[in-house]
Amino acid sequence: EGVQPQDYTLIKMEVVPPFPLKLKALQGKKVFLAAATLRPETMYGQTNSWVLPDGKYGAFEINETDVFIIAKRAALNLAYQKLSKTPEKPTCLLELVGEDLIGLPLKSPLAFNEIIYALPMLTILMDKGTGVVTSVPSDSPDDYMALLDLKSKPRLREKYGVKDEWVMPFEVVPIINIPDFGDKSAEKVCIDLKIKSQNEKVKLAEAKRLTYLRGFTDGTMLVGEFKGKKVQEAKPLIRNMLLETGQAVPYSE
Ligand code: A2H
Repeated sequence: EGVQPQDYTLIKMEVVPPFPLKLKALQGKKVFLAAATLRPETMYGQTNSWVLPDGKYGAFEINETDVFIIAKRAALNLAYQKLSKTPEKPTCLLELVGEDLIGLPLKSPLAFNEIIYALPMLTILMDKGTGVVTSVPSDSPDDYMALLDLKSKPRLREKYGVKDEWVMPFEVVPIINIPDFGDKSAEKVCIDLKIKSQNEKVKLAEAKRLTYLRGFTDGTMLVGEFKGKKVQEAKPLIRNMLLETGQAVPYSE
């Protein structure tokens, strides 16, 4: 944890009804997996969402209409940021584990893929953000490797009950160009560094370092409302658009 607070954007990924048995108690409510991101401008390229299979989650009442599925610790923080139906007190409607969420169909803001699925990622930290992550394999080395692991390892899919149709149709979506890195910077850097799986932490940290700063300073949007603009300029504009339309909420920790 750094000394500076992180300003995240929580992306509201709506669970598409009808709900599976484990979520039946929530039927009739507007339920979202809420994913913490530092890169709201990349949301066009979402291919799935990530949860930790044995992570503990809950369904928390955020206001009169919305329920967020997030880690309990995040729900407590949200309650102190005016994001709880009862001020400063999270109300949990249902306790869940990550495995209960795998395969949920989601509608996520700005994503070119109309429906995406919740899938297992084994490196999620439950004490960062919400414990839910949105996946943008074009620009995030972690997301690229975790999706490649699922695509290339049938036994990994089997272990977590992941159906082929939740994974195989989803290709990397080019959304940002970075000079020297191209239109799929995460894929390029993972290939260049010969990264073999999502568990190669040291190499992945290097991959993130290489792409993160260059993406921000030299990246150009290839798609969306701010196509042609620099990432630096587009980022706050896209964040504001998501917040103003109620598709996301601010969150800091
Ligand atoms: B980012 P920082 Cl395109 N466990 O969003 C593991 N990773 C988590 C997490 C958790 N509990 N909560 C959030 N994250 C990820 C987009 C993205 C992100 C792109 C490129 C880089 C990138 C799409 N995934 O992050 O430690 C989320 O992934 C590079 C670090 O607070 C979030 O932003 O700096 C980022 O890590 C927050 O990490």
